[in-house]
Amino acid sequence: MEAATIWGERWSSASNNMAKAYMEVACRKQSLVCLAADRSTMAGLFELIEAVGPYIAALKTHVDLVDDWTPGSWASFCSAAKDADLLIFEDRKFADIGGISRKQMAGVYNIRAWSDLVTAHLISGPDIVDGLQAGWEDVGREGGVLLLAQMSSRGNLLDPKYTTEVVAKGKQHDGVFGFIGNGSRPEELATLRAAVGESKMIWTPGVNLSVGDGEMGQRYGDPVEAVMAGSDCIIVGSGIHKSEDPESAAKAYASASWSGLTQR
Ligand code: 5BU
Repeated sequence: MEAATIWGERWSSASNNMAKAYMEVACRKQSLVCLAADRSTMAGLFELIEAVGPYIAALKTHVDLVDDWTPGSWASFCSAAKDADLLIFEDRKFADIGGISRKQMAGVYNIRAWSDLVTAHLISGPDIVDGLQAGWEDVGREGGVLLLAQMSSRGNLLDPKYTTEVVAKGKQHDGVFGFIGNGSRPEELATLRAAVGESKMIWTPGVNLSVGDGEMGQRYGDPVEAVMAGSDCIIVGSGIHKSEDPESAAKAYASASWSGLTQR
């Protein structure tokens, strides 16, 4: 089915090019799953993408947690991700002033050269979005920023007033792809969706098909409920990469997320 039909107003009012690219991939794959590929070796990462590539729409990385990282192996990994028709999302959680964030897009990891999306806190003010966009422009690429409006971890300091301000400022910026929302609490997510409206994405970590929370304060909610409450993409890590059968797990998350979208 056409992306415009499936996504409705989210498609017609999208204000960031990368958002349309994502909605199209999601339709091709019938999956709203972003895999949080939190494995510490390059071999583990390659194995994962090979097993689950067809069932996910985006790949979320933490480039700085890989033990045997090299520029060459990372370039091959990103090329495997592109071959698997995936958007690449570096969850860097930038937070510095605009000019430094721009420089941090370069450096050893050269995030600007391979990422389609990055996360940022708005704690330092809205210029961070311009800084990150300038980073992509420096290498002739386009990308989108996901601002942290909520977090999934317990006790986090992103209170409702902060969330409201992030959404109000972020909505006005075309460089903002969307917002991170808390996937473990559908009622918080519904409130966030009401504030965000239709023009921006909401992506949600803190989602798992099994009951119970994760380690070190991570909280989990149900993927279908998250999508029904307004999430456009469920970010799933251990539910897939720690599963005994990552391929079947990825298929199950894809099917849950797609059924949430079609019901919505
Ligand atoms: P999990 O294994 O499904 O719990 O992994 C969740 C991933 O999402 C992990 O890579 C975190 O860095 C990321 N995350 C999160 O869990 N909660 C948040 O609020 C944000 C990111 Br922002």
